[in-house]
Amino acid sequence: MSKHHNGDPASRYTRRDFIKASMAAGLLASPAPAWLSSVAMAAEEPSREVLTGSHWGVFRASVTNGRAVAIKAWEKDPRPSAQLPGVLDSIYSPTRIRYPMVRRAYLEQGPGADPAGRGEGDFVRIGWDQALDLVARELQRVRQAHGPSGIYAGSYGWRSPGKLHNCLTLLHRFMNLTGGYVGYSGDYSAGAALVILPYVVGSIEVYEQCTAWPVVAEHTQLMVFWGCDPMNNSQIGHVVPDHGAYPGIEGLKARGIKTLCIDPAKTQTCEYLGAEWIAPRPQTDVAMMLGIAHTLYAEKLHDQAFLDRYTTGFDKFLPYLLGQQDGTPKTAEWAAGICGIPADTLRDLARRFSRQRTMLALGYSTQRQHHGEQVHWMLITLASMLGQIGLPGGGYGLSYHYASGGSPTADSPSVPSIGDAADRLPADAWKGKQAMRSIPVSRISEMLLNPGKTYDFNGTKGIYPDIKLIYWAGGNPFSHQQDRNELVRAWRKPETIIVQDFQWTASARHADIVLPATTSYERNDIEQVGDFGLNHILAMHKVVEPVFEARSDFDIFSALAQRLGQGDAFTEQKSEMDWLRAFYEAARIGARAKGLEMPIFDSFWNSAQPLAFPLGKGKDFVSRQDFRADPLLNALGTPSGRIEIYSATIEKMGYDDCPPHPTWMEPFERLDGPTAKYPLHVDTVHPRYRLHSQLCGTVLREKYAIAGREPCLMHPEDAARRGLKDGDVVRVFNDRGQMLAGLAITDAIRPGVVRINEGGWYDPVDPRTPGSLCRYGDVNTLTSGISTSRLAQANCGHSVLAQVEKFEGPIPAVQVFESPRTH
Ligand code: PGD
Repeated sequence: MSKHHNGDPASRYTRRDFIKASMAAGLLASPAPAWLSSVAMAAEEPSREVLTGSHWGVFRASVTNGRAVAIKAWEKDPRPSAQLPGVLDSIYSPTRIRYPMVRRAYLEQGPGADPAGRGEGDFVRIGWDQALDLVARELQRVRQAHGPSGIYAGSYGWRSPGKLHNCLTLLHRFMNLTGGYVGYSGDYSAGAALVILPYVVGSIEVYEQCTAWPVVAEHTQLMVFWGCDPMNNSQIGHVVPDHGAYPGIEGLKARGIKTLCIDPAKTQTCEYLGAEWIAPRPQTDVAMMLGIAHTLYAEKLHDQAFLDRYTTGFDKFLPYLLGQQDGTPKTAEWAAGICGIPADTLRDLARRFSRQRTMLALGYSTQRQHHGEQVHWMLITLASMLGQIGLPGGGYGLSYHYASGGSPTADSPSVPSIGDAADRLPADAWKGKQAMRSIPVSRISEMLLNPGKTYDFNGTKGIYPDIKLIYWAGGNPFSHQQDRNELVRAWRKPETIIVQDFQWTASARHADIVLPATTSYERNDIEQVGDFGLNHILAMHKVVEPVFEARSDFDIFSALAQRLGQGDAFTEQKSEMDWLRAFYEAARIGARAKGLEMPIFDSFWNSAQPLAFPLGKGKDFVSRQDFRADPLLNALGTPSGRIEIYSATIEKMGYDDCPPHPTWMEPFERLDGPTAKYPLHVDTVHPRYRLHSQLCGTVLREKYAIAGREPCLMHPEDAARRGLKDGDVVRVFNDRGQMLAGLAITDAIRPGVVRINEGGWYDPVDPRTPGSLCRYGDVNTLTSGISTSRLAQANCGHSVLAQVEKFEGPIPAVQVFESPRTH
């Protein structure tokens, strides 16, 4: 299926078809299942409009005869996401998992059967009771034999928002109550920055508020978007987004503020603002920043008073900058040779940054690279030399591109969520176990392939556990994990793999037991609006009854907990609505403490609008203003209380791949670099028309797929050199893997760089053979599983070289958007 999906089979799928299909499956002959009665009742319903929300914003769904037929963005959304049509389609998409399923070999032969057959798609439908019994029994078996270190239930992923139906927390809650599991630390977004920044500025900072957009519009003279594309990425939020970045950026445009984008590709933000565009070689930002820093120092443009008062360690960094240690001064000429931007331009940037109020906005992709820790450290060092940190509109911001960082924070209470019950894990659950309770999140393949191996992480040593069972809910490792073929091999190690999702992702296809979850639109929940703005509380109403036999994660884990004797502990004997009421009441008490009165729960729940909170002082927020005003009273959380340009703590760790001050180190491969085997860098950025892999299985593909595959953007010179034309099906390959893509020729990208979005669904021609061609276009077939360094052990999804050629021979049909073979 590819373009044919345009016909939207889901929208033609009537209730009559649904019942016909059910009869064919013999379902109507058995006692009426719960879903059927709900569909039948829904048929009598008049049309209605339901207020709810998702990762894509607040919206209203129109429901006719029990079916969501249209959705429209909330009237107050300043910039509705272009992805909303996919949200509607995701409810009825042909990729929905309809029933509990078990891989045939597993059902017939038990745990560990034919692990190389995972991904082949030979599934058997079973009933819910049988599925739950199977899962509960298997968990008990593995726990008894191997303890908690035999189960990996980290289950990283972007799931869906909601304070109750957070499937990740629910999975952890269930696991903690029934005996423990191996989890993870860090994340895929900002894994390197999360570990290094506490040593540099005393907090993780990447998920903290930046100077508010209105302050930037008023005071900033030069706004630099460095690997940072808020116009693209602010469409989505981890909670329900407020899309506050858009009015912020419009404010810059309206005031005619000078903007500059430093990025190998011309971003949406760059296009929209008509910004100046500088396109360095990918993965060379540290060298480029060093070249600018050297000019600042050489031309006495740096702010020594700021460095003296607010930072420590500049004196130890300076000999490196000047080349007194290694004989290589990090001049603009030196940097130009690496980053490919002329030395004069770098010198000019140093002068422009220092003579006007400059905000350096850095994105996460720059640290999703080999030695990624250095990028954020070096940017903060550069900003420290400029001396504008803590001034309105100056300094740096690390979340302008993410979930509308900079959207002014409202005066609102926090809304609690269901907990993971970690405090109720039996005290002796891990007694005698050598392995770690959690691994650095991106090390999953390494862990599965190397049980018992010792590894370094952030100054400690860990031991990988021997995993026998994996349980995943709310994430898609067959999309997010780098080096797909390494994962394919690693995934064969466990005896049992359980995936709980609402769609047939590649991860679900590679499971033994598949449990169908509901989407957010088939359950009630409550959530805040605006990850940073926190300006509303939203009643997320159930839009439609669960489709087919889907059950909410809360129901599934309650039923499993019941089977393992922890049912009441899991639910605390509260229903869905009891939980939501309790969260709301706690928020009401919090609001009162702030002098705000919230309506009673029923009024809130029945209102047709999200509950709004006042803006207060949030619109005047200046990052690090307090620290600048009084660095003793408002000291940072670092050992010195200041910004650490040199870290004695990191020095003590003695890692050769993470020295104690920001340092340029060659990545294991980079464009035109000393070890480059392939001629093109692959930019694996986040897509415009989906959230990671979410919505890839929907009609949205119509907006971007080329020849039914993921697009590969390429510069005209690179295409001409290869005799390629627009719309060609190309093979993109390196030593790690290969995939097909549809070619899009554009001059909005630096020559030598191609762009393929992450999140395309993995669709191997032969799932039994690692290295097999991916027919649709999962870019992680090409990336490496190497980690950033021994400090953070984070992923390097943006360190990748490859070659592109025209695909010759019969083009295999994409199959991943159809249900797998089922019986
Ligand atoms: P999603 O596609 O969001 O990707 O990786 P992540 O695994 O988070 O997957 C979420 C899954 O949860 C989907 O399959 C969805 O259907 C399911 N789900 C949603 N709601 C529910 C629910 O209520 N219940 C259940 N049971 N399931 C649900 C994203 C990761 O990819 C991230 S965060 C980043 S930043 C990385 N980015 C890159 C990158 O830039 N470049 C490369 N090469 N690789 C990356 N990988 C990383």
